[in-house]
Amino acid sequence: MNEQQQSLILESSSRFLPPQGVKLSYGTAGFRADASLLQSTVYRVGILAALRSLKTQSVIGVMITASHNKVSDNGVKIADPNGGMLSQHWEPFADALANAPSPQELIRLINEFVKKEGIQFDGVKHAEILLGRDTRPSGEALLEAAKEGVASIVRAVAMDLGILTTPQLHWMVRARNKGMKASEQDYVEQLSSSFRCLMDLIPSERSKFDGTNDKLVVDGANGVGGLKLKVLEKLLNGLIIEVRNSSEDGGVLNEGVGADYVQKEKVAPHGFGSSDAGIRCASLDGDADRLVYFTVHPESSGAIDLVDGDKILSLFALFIQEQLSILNEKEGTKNNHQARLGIVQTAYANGASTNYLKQLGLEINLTPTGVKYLHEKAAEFDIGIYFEANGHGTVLFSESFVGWLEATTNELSAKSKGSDAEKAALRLLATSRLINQAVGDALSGVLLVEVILQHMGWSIHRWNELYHDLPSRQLKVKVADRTTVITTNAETVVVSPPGLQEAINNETGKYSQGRCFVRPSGTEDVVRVYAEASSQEAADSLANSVAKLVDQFLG
Ligand code: 16G
Ligand code: MG
Repeated sequence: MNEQQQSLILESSSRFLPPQGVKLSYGTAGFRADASLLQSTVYRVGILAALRSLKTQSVIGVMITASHNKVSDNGVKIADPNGGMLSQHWEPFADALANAPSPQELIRLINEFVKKEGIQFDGVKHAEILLGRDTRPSGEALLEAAKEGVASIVRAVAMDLGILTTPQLHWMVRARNKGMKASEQDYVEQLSSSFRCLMDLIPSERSKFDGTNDKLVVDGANGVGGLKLKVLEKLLNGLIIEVRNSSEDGGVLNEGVGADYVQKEKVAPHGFGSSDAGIRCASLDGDADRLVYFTVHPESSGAIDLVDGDKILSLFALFIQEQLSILNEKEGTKNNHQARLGIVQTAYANGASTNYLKQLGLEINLTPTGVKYLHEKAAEFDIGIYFEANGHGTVLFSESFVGWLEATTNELSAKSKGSDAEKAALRLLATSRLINQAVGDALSGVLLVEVILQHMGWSIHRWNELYHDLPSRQLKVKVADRTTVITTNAETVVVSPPGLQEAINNETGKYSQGRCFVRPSGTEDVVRVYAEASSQEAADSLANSVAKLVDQFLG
């Protein structure tokens, strides 16, 4: 790098020295730590994003959020040109940059990496970074640090988009790089107009079902999602949404609220009680990329019926399969196209959901935990639906399939306007515009769930009856070194330490409908245990015995 560039980095990086004795890792989805430790990391991610933008000659995103974690934490992650997660082969460089002990070492690493990647440096090219943050109080100062990081690369510019949901930022990055309208207003307009389009396409004989037109009550986790949902709601018709825990009423982010809490604890979030019994409720996480539904039990214990990511996936799969089969029945259209529909889950998907989807004749794929793996797999299909049980997920439409759909709708509207086939094609097109194509998005997810329930004429109870979850239990075990657990086959089999998998198999074999796996967490210093069996007692007992095994092998 030339002298001007070098002195720019030296000057600003000396104001962002890394905290002593802390090692940070990019992890499953970006850096995350107590916010007080992150100034230097976020500054360096600003540099990284500028380099990524130079390399790809595209707009890159930086999101400052710690998602469902406590309010004193924060984090930072990068959105790649297609709106997805940072390319995995850059993660080791992200780790190295974040942990460089001095400005000189930082310069050395950048020089080395720029050379290796063949990045045109020194002001030859222009770089552009979109910055967003969630509602955490530490977000504003961290966003300034990211700006300084970007500004330390010659000809790199940062655009501060303020408070956004994580999926909104990913959506905007994707839209910018596709040359589409990409503001927050454009996001809101695209989602609301495709929602209205789907509502208009509801078959008239189905639209009046008792209960479906009732309001939806949403727990906003005291984060950014509730605020943005209120903006969106004004542009919808046929749907009444009441937002609670919107962060405007003084509640604490993610404390006793939010999708992670509701899904893991299986209890109603703060602000919901027995008076809500029977009402359709949903919960977002702190940065609105997770969504679960639930209903509250009539007695006051806070118990709920959870409708998790697996069931959202099942609902989407049913709807899309229905539209595809209507289209396949049509006759006389050119380019008849047998769409490949693929389902992607992780080992955490409840076994009952996987069985249900198999019965529908769908192709099921398993990947390791983490959006980047599911997303990558789903992108291989004409339509790929992916969800984690925890509510992260979306529906991806391939570009070629969207092109085919557009041609088919044109053809059908010329030949057989108003036909079932035309409507099915229009529904699929509207779905591809409603559901976020960059990343799982609780706001677009809510809208798609709501319109499909109305389309089917279903209450949340009818939806929840698609199948019954097998009882399950999740535990975490503290071990000396979680990285000694190595898994394969989408985390369903342990290959190291030797003997552990045999011991798990042996234990699991004792339970009817038993299934169990262990994996090192990507976000916490623990090994996680998941067990499923035909009764809650059995699932608990299987999880406990396997946790003991993990402790014996690794303790
Ligand atoms: C992160 C992932 C989430 C995954 C979770 C697993 C993204 C955006 N988020 O939150 O998909 O389920 O990690 O955490 O990829 P764990 O490795 O600690 O179990
Ligand atoms: Mg999140």
